[in-house]
Amino acid sequence: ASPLKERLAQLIPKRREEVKKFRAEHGSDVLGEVTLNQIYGGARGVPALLWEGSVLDPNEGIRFRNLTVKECQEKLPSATHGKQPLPESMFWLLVTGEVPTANEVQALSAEWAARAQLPKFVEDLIDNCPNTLHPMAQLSLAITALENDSVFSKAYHSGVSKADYWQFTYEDSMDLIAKIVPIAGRIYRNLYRDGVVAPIQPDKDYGYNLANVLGFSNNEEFVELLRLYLSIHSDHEGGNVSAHTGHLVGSALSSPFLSMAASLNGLAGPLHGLANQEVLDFLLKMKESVGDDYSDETLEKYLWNILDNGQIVPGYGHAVLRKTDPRYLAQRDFALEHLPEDPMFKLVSRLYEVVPRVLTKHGKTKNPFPNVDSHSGVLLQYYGLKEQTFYTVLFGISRTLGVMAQLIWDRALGLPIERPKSFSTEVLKKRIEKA
Ligand code: FAM
Repeated sequence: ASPLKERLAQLIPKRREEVKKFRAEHGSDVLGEVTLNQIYGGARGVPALLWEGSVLDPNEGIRFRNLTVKECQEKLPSATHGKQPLPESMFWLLVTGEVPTANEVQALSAEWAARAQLPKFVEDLIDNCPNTLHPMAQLSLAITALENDSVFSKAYHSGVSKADYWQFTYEDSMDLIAKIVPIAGRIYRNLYRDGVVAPIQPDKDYGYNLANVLGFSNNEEFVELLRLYLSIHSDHEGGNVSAHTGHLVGSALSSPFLSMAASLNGLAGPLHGLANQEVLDFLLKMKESVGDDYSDETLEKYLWNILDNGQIVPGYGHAVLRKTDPRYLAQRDFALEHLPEDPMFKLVSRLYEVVPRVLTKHGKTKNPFPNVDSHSGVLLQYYGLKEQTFYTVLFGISRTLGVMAQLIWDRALGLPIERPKSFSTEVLKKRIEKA
């Protein structure tokens, strides 16, 4: 039996009632208007989506079920000798809105380890990928292939009631969260090591097992970094490309596997999750060019050259945030504690002082401050995970927690297929002339 599923079964009826009442009273209340620029400008700030798990304040940053990153670090159960929140704790919080007990978290670690067996054909499929195929494409392909065993798809086609969809979504979600770890391990070991993948340890936590399949479990500090990494990248409200895509595809009742494969394809974009790879490329190139000269003058000259070539500074800016990302600051605290003298960390620190000033002067970026991707690569590098083309896979594993939590609740609340209205410029002109 799954304590999380039992807790969910208790929470869902209450939440359904609350939403029904709320909609009965306020269903036709107006929440805002849409300007022409928002239609051409990527719907920035358009009030359009529901997601209980996390809400992003432009100045304060993310709150996971109303807890800040710092409060998650203080309140969520960590590993026995660890300090960082366990991803199991974060998932429990995102799904239930409650801080789990150590026992509940332990049960989740065991449940995921027990579900981590891969179908042989999926292993063969990964092994047959050429090593030129980007890890994110391999990941998405393998997750799509898990459709073969989707409990949700089978249940839907056997005609289960809509009220029970969430149960089958839960089953597929737990299988997906469990299986993405050995899938990622196989991709990593095939591409960068000897192709031998360590088995999932049934008595170990999720972060440890991920470090172990990659081949880094002998360093407890790195395991702690992965636990932090997996927790803070899990969710960032509902409108970012990967969360929104997962939710949208799921709204058509595609299974969690098909929904997450779509979500990962969005995450693989350079403006979104691939930025963590881009940042490290950018930093290594900059280091190559400036050597140990981190002076304002040298760094500013380098940055202006990038901007004057019409390129972007990866790791800076954000569609919603207007202040430094608290997920960046959590990584900075980790670096200050564990690798204060690392030359690449020192470069990231110097850029934190210089880039906002340059981007502000440049005058285009609405948010000149660093986002989550600005820091993650130098931490992974320091512990020996040097292959930056793999970094977004780690982001994808973490984001799966948030997308799965959302799909379970989407189905529990019976959210319908998502279908916003689009217009042609010609029709927009007619509407505006008439207005
Ligand atoms: N460097 C240079 N120019 C930038 C910039 C940056 N870091 N961030 C924004 N701009 C430009 C942007 O390209 C746009 O220029 P154009 O008008 O010529 O198109 C202008 O500033 C206004 O953009 P904005 O409104 O400030 O940002 P958006 O909401 O359009 O886009 C980001 C937000 C995150 C896509 C954008 O800041 C960016 O490209 N950042 C660099 C890539 C990156 O770090 N992405 C990861 C974001 C992270 F949160 C994640 O999803 N993992």
